[in-house]
Amino acid sequence: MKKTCALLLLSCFFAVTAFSASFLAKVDPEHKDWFLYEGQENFANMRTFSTSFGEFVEFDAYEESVDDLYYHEAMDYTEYVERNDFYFIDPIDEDPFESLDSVYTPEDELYSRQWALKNTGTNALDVDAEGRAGVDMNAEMAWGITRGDSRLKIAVIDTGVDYNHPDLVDNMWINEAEFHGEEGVDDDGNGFVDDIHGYDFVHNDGDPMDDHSHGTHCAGIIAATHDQTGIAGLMGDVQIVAIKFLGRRGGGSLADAVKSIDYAMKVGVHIMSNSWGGGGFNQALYDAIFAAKEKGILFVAAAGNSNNNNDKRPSYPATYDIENVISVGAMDSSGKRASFSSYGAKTVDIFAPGAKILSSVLGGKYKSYSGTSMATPYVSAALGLLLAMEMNTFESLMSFGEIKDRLIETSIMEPNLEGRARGGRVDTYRLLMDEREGL
Ligand SMILES: [Ca+2]
Ligand SMILES: [Ca+2]
Ligand SMILES: [Ca+2]
Ligand SMILES: [Ca+2]
Repeated sequence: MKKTCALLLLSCFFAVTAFSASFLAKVDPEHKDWFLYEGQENFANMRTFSTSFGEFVEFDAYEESVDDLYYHEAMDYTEYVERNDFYFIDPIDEDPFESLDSVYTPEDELYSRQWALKNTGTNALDVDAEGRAGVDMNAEMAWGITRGDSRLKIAVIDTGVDYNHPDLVDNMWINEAEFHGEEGVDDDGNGFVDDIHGYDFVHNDGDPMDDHSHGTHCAGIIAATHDQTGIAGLMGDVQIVAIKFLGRRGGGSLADAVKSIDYAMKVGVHIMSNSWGGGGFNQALYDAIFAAKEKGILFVAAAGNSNNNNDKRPSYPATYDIENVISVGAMDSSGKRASFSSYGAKTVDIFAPGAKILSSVLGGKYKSYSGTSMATPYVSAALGLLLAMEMNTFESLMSFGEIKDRLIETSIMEPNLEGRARGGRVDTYRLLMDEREGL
C-alpha cells in the first residue's frame, strides 16, 4: 500500500522538480520501505539497489533538504547518508601513434615501443624524454617465470573495454552461461541480464563496450595478447572483466562505483584495477572496498594526476586505509616521478611507468596516454603475475600484508622517488622472486 503511494508521488516529483544534488543512503534492509515512504516528501527519483554489503537508496534532493537527510540519518533505519559524489578519470595527454617498427621478442609489432616493459634507453615515445635502459617493469625476466594464468580474473573498472579489439578479444572473461544463453534472460541467475564480458552500470545493460578508450587502454596494459600484432600486455594469459561505470566523458557516480565493486565480487575476480578518483571520503565506497578485502580481492588504485601530496590531502579511493588498497604513482622513462603524479611517503605505495604509455584504444588502434591511470594497470598486472605464479606453486594464498610488503620491499628505489611513496618502482621479476635486498 505504502509502496504504491510512494511510487505515485515519486513520479509527480520527478516530473515537476529539478533537484540540485544526488545523495546515497545506506538503509536497514528491514526498514527500506519506511525510508522510501518518509523520503517521498523531500526527495525524488529514489532508486534502490542491494549489494552483498547492504541496501542502498539513491535519490535527488534540494540542498535545503540536507537537514532532512541528517534527520533520516539519525533514524534507526538509516546507517548513513552522503553525497552521491562524482568520480572521474584524469588522463594527462594523448598522442596519436602512427609508425610501426621492427619486430622484437615477444613478436608483437609494437613491442619495441613499449618502454614500460623493456626500456632500451632510446625507445621512450616522448622525444624530449631521456630514457634510461632497464628502468622498466623488468617484464622479460618475469616472463621467464610466468606469463599469467587463464584462470585469473582482473576487473577493469573504468569506461568499459572494447572486447572486440584484436589484441584483447582472446583475454576477455566470458560468462559461458550468458554466452551460450538466451538474449534478454539472466541465464546464470547472477542478477544481471546478458553479462557476457562484464556489465555497464552507466546504461544498466549487459554490454560494457567502451565509448571513450580509457578503459580499453588500461585493459591492453594488463592483457594485450602476446601474438604477432599490436602490443604485449604485462600478462599474456588472464581474463579481463569489463565493468563500466564511467561514461563517455569519463565520469561516474559513487553509487555506480559501489555497484561495480559489488559486481566484481560476484564474478569472483582476484584483482580490481581502478584508474579513477575524485569525490571525498565516502563511507559507501569504503564499505565496498572493505567487503572486497573480506573476500580476498586486491584493489589497485591510481594516486591521481594533480601533483598532490596525498598524505596531506587524501585522494580517494587510493588513500583509503584498507589493507587491500594499493596506491600507485606514475614515473617516466628516466625513472623520475612524472611531473603530474601525486605522491605520499605514507599513502602512496609504489611507482610504475605512467608517461607516454602505448596501449590499445577503440577501433583496433593504439595510442600513447600518460597518467597514474596507466601506472595502475601495470601494478595490477604485476600482482596478477604474482598470483598466477602462486596458483601454480603454492596451496595457500599470501595475506594482503604479505603481498603489499613484498611489492614495496622488492621495488627499486630511484633518487627522485625517495620519500614520494612507501616503495620505489616496481620490478616484476624481483617481485616474483621475492628479491628484497636494496631499497
Ligand atoms: Ca547474468
Ligand atoms: Ca542472457
Ligand atoms: Ca552498454
Ligand atoms: Ca599483441
